[in-house]
Order: sequence, then structure tokens, then C-alpha cells
Amino acid sequence: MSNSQTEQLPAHQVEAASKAFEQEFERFARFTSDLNALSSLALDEALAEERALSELRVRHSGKKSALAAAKKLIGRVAPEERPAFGQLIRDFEEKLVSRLDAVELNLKNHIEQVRTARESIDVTLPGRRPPYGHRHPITIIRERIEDIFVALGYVIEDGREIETDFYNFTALNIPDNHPARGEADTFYTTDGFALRSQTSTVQIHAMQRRGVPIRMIAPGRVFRRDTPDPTHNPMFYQVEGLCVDRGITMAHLKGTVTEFLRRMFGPETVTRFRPSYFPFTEPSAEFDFSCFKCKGAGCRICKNSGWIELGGSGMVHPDVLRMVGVDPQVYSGFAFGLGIDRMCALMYELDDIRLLFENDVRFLEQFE
Ligand code: 2NL
Repeated sequence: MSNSQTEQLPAHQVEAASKAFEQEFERFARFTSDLNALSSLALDEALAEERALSELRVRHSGKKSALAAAKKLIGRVAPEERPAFGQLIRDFEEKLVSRLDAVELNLKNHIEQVRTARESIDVTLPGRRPPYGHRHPITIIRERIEDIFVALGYVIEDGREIETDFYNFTALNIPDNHPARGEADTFYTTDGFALRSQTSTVQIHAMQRRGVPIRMIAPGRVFRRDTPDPTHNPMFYQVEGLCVDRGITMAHLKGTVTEFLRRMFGPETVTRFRPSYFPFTEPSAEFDFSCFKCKGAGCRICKNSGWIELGGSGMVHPDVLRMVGVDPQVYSGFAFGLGIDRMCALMYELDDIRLLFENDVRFLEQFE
């Protein structure tokens, strides 16, 4: 064979295939030589490189590759040149496969690492705290009132919010023609029941059920047909107290209300009783206490008077006692009532009572 024929020989084709491979492989080579090149690959970039590498493998070692074509030529090479040619192909194939395998291994390891890192959880990070719940400001004040009266030997009674005329008015000695019974003051259901306008209803039920002597308070929601403004809401919270026993006098009323207000607003608190009128008590009195903020000197809260008006009270009217089957010749009692939301507004210095019923968590969460 002449030299010019040798140029066309299969050995030359293998060399050309090897060169073509080297050229295409060049950009993958960095994944075995340069560690930074790999670690800077994002997951989707690494996956794209993996696919490109697999295509390269098919092109250079697959059925239609130059390598496969060269292998077919082995039989047609002259016997004396066959071993050398065979060796050439094996060397080329081995180099090709080992270089592809090395890159593929590095890529796969990197992909695995990135995936693991992405899915891993740092157990040393602080957890997410669930937001704490808290009591409504009215609940905070109600529970303080309840605690004080429970300590004084009172029980807490609860009742219904929809009542008959008897419990809401008649049993409380409120005359038939009294404006409180009218549609303008009280909410009525279509079948004639009243939304209770004070929690005295609960006291009437309790006296009927438990009899006397009795010491109780009745906190709860009441309803009056008022136009909402900064100091009024048609639904508000009230607590009423009742003490009936033999020999109960106005002195017990004053002592109890005073002790309650001292425990609520501080031991230096002074109380003041002013004569008043309620159909269900006789005599009746409204009570004030010395301002907890300025101690009586005068400030914004007490409107410079030094006193804060809080509620009404009195000796239970004998007719009310008779109405629930209690003999007023044997028993006497005192009762009082005050607004919880009003107390709340005072203590937290709210200038609008309606804030308590808007249920804006940004407002409500400030109190506990
Ligand atoms: C006020 C006035 C008051 C009563 C409530 C009462 C209850 C019974 C018998 C007699 Cl069962 N009286 N409750 C007495 C006087 C005043 O509340 O200004 N409340 C906010």
C-alpha cells in the first residue's frame, strides 16, 4: 500500500473521530478539572449539562457514531495491521468512555448535593411562634370583678339574654306605663320577648331558684335602644350584685361597694353615695369613687371633679322581695349595678366605648 492510500486508511478516520470528540468534549472537561465550575452550577443548569453530556455520548459512541463505523472496518483491515488498528480503536473507546463517565459522575454527584441541600431543614433555626391568644379587655375587667366578689363570698350567676316582661320589668317593680317598657327603649322579638335591659333578671331567677339568704353577682350583656356614640352602645356589659339576708342594712351596701372599689382601684380609694331613685330599690343611691388617676386632685379622666360616677344601688324594694316570695318583714337586702365597659373605658383610658365592640385585633391585643 502506498503512503497516499494510508491517508485514507481507517486509522486516520479514528484519529479524526478522536479530534472531533475532544473538540466537543472541551466544555465538559472543566467539570473534572475545576471544582468551582461545578459548584457554581444551579440545579437546572446542572440538569441541562447532564442532558447535553448524554447526547454527546450517543453522538460519539452510539450506533451511528464514527467509532461504531470504525469498528465495522476491523474485518476489512489487512491481517498484519489488524492488531494495531484494533488497539487504536480500543484506546480511543476507552479514553472516550472514561472521560464521559468521569464528567457524568461529577455532574450526578453535584445534582444530588444540590437537591439534598435544597430539601434539608435546619433544625437549629428557631421555630415559628404561634400567636398567643389573649382576653378581651371586657373579659379582663369582668374576671377581676368576679375574683373580688368571689373572695367576699358571692356566687356568680348567669342567665338568658331574652326575657319575659315579668323578669325584665314587673318583678323589678317597674310600672306598666314606665318608658323603659316602650319600644323606644327596649328591643323586642317579634313574639314579644324583651332583650334584657339589665341583668337584674338573673337575680330574680336566682332568688326564685335558690331562695334567700343569697349573695350573688350577675355579669353579662344587656341591650338598650340607644344611638351609638362615644359613651353609648345598644349592647353593653353590666354587673349587678345582690345580697339578701336577715338584718342587711345600707351600712352593708356602703361597706361592700367601698371594699370592692378599694380592691379594684387601690386601698386609698374613697367612695361617695348620692341619693337617687330606682323603682326596684328604696332608698336608692348612686355611687362615685375618688379618681384613681389624680387621687381627687382633678384630671382629664374625672373631668376635674376628682370623682368618677360609676353605678347605682339601693335597698331592695319590699315589693321586689314579695314578688319572688321573700318576706320583707324577715329579710332585707341591698343591690347595685355598674357598667363593665364603662369601667373598662375608664381604666384603659379609652375615649370611645365602641372600640370595644369593633373586634379590631390591633386594638384588642394591647391589653394583655
Ligand atoms: C345602674 C343601676 C341598679 C339594681 C341595679 C337590683 C336588682 C334586684 C333588685 C333590686 Cl334583683 N335592684 N339592681 C339596683 C340599683 C341600681 O343599677 O346604674 N346600673 C348600671
